[in-house]
Amino acid sequence: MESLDRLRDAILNGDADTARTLTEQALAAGVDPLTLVNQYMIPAMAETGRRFECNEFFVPELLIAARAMKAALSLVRPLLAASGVPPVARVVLGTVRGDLHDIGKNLVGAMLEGNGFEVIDLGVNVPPERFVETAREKGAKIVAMSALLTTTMPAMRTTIELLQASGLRPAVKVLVGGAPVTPRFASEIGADGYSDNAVGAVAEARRVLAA
Ligand code: B1M
Repeated sequence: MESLDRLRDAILNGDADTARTLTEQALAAGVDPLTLVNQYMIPAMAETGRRFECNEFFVPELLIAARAMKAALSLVRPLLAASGVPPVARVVLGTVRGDLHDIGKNLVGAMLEGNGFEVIDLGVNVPPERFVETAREKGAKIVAMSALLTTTMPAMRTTIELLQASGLRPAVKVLVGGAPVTPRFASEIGADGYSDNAVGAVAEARRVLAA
């Protein structure tokens, strides 16, 4: 759809107003919100990353693309999260210590909410202690961590070790994800579940609760 290719370009070019307007128009025309996210918004961010790697884009371009992505996503997120079902379980969610990337984490949160989970979103740069304290205080059944930098992935292992030391494991299950995270890494650090996308994160949350 031509107008939706323009949405991808608007995000890529950091044009938040156009991205918002095109998203509004697409939703009003009945386009499925998840199609918008998966076929136009996420590919725009992937292309942003590719240009960054080739030195065609620098941090300012990443920032304005992220701002446009968030503007578009803010319209879609409530639709993904809309649900009248009582909570399946409480999930403590966050991007790990040292890491400020939150777009993927926010999508995971919206999909979990949309599927009946209660999500306590701790935001970005979350220290391991905070994940553990919040899980204990709120009686969460799942700690869900996102990392986008190879340098911040080790904070996932530290958080799992702290959960173990605090006596909360194995009652609190751990889900991990984010672009550099692999199934192998997830298994090495002792995570219970892993997904490379937000829809899969919901399936994994259900699976680990049933295990
Ligand atoms: Co950054 N950045 N960034 N960045 N950035 C990456 C991650 C990078 C791959 C770009 C590149 O080089 N190609 C690279 C990391 C390299 C590496 O570690 N190997 C990188 C770098 C280097 C950096 C800085 C160091 C740059 C600098 O300052 N020199 C810096 C670090 C800051 C920090 O965090 N301390 C930095 C900063 C930034 C911005 C702030 C400018 C901005 C983030 C804005 C924001 O998030 N609010 C930014 C952006 C936008 C990106 C890219 C371009 C896009 C990320 C994104 O939003 N993708 C990214 C390149 C890329 O990923 N291709 C890049 C869209 C999003 C929907 O996907 O987050 O992968 P994603 O989430 C997916 C899945 O991964 C999964 O589901 C989501 C939906 O499908 N998922 C989970 C995510 N979490 C999950 C959790 C789960 C399950 C699934 O269970 C719990």
